[in-house]
Amino acid sequence: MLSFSCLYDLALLAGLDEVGVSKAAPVTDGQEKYLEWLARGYHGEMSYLERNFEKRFDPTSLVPGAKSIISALLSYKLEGKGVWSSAPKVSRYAVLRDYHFILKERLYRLLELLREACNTVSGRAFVDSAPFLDRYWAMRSGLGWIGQHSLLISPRLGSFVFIGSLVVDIDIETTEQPVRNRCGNCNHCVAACPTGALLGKGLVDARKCISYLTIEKKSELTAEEEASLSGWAYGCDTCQEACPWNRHAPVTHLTNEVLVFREVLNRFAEGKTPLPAESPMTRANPERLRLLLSKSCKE
Ligand code: B12
Ligand code: SF4
Ligand code: SF4
Repeated sequence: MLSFSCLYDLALLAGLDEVGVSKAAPVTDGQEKYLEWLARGYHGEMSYLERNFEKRFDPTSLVPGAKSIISALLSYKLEGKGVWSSAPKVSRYAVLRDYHFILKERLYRLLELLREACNTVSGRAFVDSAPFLDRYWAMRSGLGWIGQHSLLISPRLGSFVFIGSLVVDIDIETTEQPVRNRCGNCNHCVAACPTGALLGKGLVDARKCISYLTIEKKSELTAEEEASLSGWAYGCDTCQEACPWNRHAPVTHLTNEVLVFREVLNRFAEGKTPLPAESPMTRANPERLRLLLSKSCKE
């Protein structure tokens, strides 16, 4: 059995901010709620959320011989003058190199370090790349609680964190310990959401979420949807900006991963340059993004 303190040191060496460990096992709660969420149509056009239900609730089916789930956090709390602090409005994470690459690279670095420490270890890293309940496992491993905005809040890092998971076939000392929900009577995120997408108690109607509308929705936006965007062109940080737990959280060390500076975004909006290949914004429909960026500049 690998001690948690040994894993923690290796995780920091790999460039991760926090890790927690859960025993790999099927998830026995939450299925009905998940199915109800889908039945209400809250997922909109994200039909991939309807697929692989069994795998989603049983991570042992994704990795042969899975014994431990390592949940990792990486802060993206960028502060100071950046493209996100003035028009055009894009989410903080959008100006960085795509977090799917950054986090996966670091998780596989951790796997390599584990191999050096323990000889034979096999595993697989997931960053939204498989049907995997990242927030659930991070919460279960004691890394934080799920806030009213439905996102994981780390008591130390706040909610501007990406979550990645490494499922391995060795036993690691677990850190499973529930973290008390510290939202208390606060309702700031629900009140701040410009579209009413937050329904309370961590429930989200994704169809109304600006993040969904600007990134995930593949069909045309209706006039009503377009009018609801509050100037956001890619993603939305409003509910997290309203959260007191993000006020004193430390600033990210990912500043060297900023890829899209304001000038690049402006040139892209004017049709003069494409976006860098590793920008997460390449995931959006480029025509729609250009249109929303130019509108965002005028707001
Ligand atoms: C689909 C998705 C979205 C969708 C849906 C959002 C959502 N909250 O589920 C959209 C496109 C809207 C979205 C937006 C964003 N996302 Co997103 N998204 C995902 C993804 C890929 C899957 C999440 C998922 O399974 N949702 C489905 C629902 C059903 O899951 P759930 O909330 O856990 O569902 C439970 C509750 O609804 C519950 N429930 C409890 N009570 C009740 C009561 C009733 C009546 C019902 C019906 C259900 C219910 O039951 C369900 C099962 O347990 C994850 C990555 C991953 N693999 O997990 C990232 C992820 C959640 N996103 C992330 C981020 C960063 C964002 C944005 C901040 C990006 C941005 N700046 O624009 C926004 C935030 C919007 C918000 N407030 O949620 C991060 C969150 C990190 C964190 N700190 O938690 C993740 C984990 C990606 C990552 N790897 O880091 N996202
Ligand atoms: S990301 Fe924006 S639109 Fe989506 S729930 Fe949060 S505040 Fe509402
Ligand atoms: S704004 Fe308040 S209610 Fe919302 S997640 Fe943060 S602490 Fe919880």
